[in-house]
Amino acid sequence: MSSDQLNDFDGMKSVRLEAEIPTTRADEEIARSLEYGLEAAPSIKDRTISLFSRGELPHFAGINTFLKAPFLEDVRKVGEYDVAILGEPLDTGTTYRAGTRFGPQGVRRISALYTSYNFELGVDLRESLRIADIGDVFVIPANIEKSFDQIALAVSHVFSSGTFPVLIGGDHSLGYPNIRGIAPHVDGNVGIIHLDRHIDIQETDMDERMHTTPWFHATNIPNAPPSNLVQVGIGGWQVPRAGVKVGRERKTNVISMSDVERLGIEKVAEIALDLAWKNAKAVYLSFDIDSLDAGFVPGTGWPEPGGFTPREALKLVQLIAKEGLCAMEVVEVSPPYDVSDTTALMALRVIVDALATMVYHGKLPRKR
Ligand SMILES: [Mn+2]
Repeated sequence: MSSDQLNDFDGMKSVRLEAEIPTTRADEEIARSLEYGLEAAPSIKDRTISLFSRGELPHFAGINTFLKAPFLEDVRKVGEYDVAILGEPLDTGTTYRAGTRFGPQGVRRISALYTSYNFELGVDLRESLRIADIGDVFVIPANIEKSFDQIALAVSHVFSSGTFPVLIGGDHSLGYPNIRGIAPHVDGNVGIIHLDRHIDIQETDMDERMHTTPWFHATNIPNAPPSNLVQVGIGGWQVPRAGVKVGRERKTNVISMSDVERLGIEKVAEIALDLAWKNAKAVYLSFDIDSLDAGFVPGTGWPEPGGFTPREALKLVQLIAKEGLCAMEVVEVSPPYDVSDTTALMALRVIVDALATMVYHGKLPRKR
């Protein structure tokens, strides 16, 4: 192989691309660490190291916010940031094994593993965006309806400030209050791309609104019509017939795993985007972690074999995010079942890949 041919490899391009990314924010972080965290002991040769850990390093040290982004205590200031990480620790809607109330903390914990830089895209989130971790919504664990009210209002606060909301669940009942918080602020229809093994659109489950019901109630919102709801990955033995009936009646767009297999990820992304964006002003991504094959995501409430591989899911997320999103949710990570944190890691990856893809394609511009 000639060196010209090798230079055309994506890997070689990424290596060159890194030189073009600034280090401004990283340098600021070091200066801040040295100021607030004091100078290191004299024996330390690298003088960018502080005495008290105040920045990215060591990855296992420090206070565990999302990607070690600053915690914004005064949520009135959320509009000063480009992206807000908001935990929604609600698992009251869970119908089998519980534990997603620990989802936001699980994702934050494993996020300590990551740098802010993605090799393939050549995007460093720290340099491109101001991200704040604004903590969690105060959910009311004994009352799902009151929790919905809290969540819808919290999401509305973030979204109306012009900051991109990253919503970490919690179970999938969150889809409804999340859309309820967003749709009133969109001047037109909101499309929803829903990646899941489950159809999640029956009216009630065991007499209540649960994590099997978000899209019934979300698509009752006038500017979130079922014609713009695209449900990808649906299939297997956990799709309640009550939900299938509603999907049929409301004519939502259902793309199964066998469609994915037949058409391929690129084509499925193209179709999903066409349907979600048709006469819509914005598109929302709802990513259920159980859309992946159960083997990759043990830490979830209703694992089901036969879903996406991680590479398929990430490719699909990137292709969808490329066109821009108004907000995103990642739901159903249940840390008590998450051996080795791989489920939370996958959720984290979906979030940072979506953000970096939007940055790369100019769909998430920095405010200042
Ligand atoms: Mn699901």
